[in-house]
Amino acid sequence: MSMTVRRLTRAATAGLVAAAALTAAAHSAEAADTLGSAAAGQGRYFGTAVAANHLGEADYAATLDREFSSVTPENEMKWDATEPSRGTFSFGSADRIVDHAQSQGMDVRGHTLVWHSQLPSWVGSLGASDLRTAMNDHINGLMGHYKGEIHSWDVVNEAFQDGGSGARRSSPFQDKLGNGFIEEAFRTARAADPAAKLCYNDYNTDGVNAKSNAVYDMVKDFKSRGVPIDCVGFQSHFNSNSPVPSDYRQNLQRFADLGVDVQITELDIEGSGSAQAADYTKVVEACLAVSRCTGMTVWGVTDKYSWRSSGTPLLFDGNYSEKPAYDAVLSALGGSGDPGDPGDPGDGTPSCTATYTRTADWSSGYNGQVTITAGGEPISSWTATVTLPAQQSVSALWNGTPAWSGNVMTVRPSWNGTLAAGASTGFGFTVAKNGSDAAPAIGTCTAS
Ligand code: 9MR
Repeated sequence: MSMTVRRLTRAATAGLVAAAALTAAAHSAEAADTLGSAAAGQGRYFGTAVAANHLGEADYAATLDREFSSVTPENEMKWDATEPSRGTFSFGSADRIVDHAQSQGMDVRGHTLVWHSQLPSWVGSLGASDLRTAMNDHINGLMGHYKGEIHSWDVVNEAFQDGGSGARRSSPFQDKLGNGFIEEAFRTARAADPAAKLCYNDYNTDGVNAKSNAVYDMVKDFKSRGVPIDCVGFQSHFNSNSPVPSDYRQNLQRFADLGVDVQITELDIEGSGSAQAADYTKVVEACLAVSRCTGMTVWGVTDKYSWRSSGTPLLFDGNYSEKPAYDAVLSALGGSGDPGDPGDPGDGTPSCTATYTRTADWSSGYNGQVTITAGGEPISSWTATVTLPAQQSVSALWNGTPAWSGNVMTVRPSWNGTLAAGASTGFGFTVAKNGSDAAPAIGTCTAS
């Protein structure tokens, strides 16, 4: 298929896609919210990085399609993937992502046109004049292919050094073309696709610091001289060495005050449980507090494919289960959860979870403790079942009222039925082993 035909086909599809997205939004009030629908309620998009080679995995695609309203190709639009040798463009993997996104009514962020990394070696070997031509040809080649289909492009990525100097990073572009390469890239990009928002994107610029000050000065200069820039991307890769900055919102706001949109472009936060959830809440709240923060993108669907997978930094675990961070983000976006999913916020359905630990152990017996935790709604009562191995018998029970059926003990509250959302109580019991040291099985907790 020629490029022209492909572009026309893409533009026609885009109209259908916009209609599909509106229909989806109209239905969202009737069902559980998703990240995308809840963000849409706040006038924002909620996106994820996507890898083309995972689209064939059913759970990956189902989670992507259900939850997200924007995608960023994680690697497929980079220079090494799209122009591996000069003038020869290859769009196969990126097209697969864009086609998938469009079939689901999702928007696409373009990442990235000019970057020092994932740059084929032929680019680095060019002289200045050739390099300038190659840079502009690359921008025109990519943006032309996807003209009208990309909501925002990361035109230049990571052009500033880390550390306190606020200097530009060494790269073939910086070293051979000087500071002016950035504005040249933006001017070329504006002409190539006037409908796309043009972003500068970087990391460690999330709080106020020397690096973000240098980017701020550049954006201010661009705005004062009419260099076409529409948005600044804040990658937001966080962990214990690089936590969510306390002045995150203020930093987003000062850029917005220059007259550009701001976007959270590659969000991930290493950690787990409630601490990770609280950090995600801070990020979402910061974006929602800045009217020009137009959307958020997390850097992957599932922990198992994250570039930092050992740090479990994303919203879905390796089995595509929603993590506490997911519930926190959904709640911060004002969304209500799935009634069938204990812990989803604001779903109006009482729910609880039951977890078991052996708290004492001796040769002829043990003490067990079951902790009951309310889900995203307050509860007034709960029921948990404990199935004991056949030989064992319970000799004492406290903080609960048992009823027996064979070796199944159904426990209801004694004084402790009422719990606030997320709060915990529990009951304990003493077991005579009678020769069996096996653990009891704890059934599903139900609440009212
Ligand atoms: O997540 C990307 C990973 O799969 C690649 O191996 C890596 C190569 O540089 O790039 C990762 O994405 C980066 C993004 O393009 C720019 N900001 C930092 C991201 C994480 O390294």
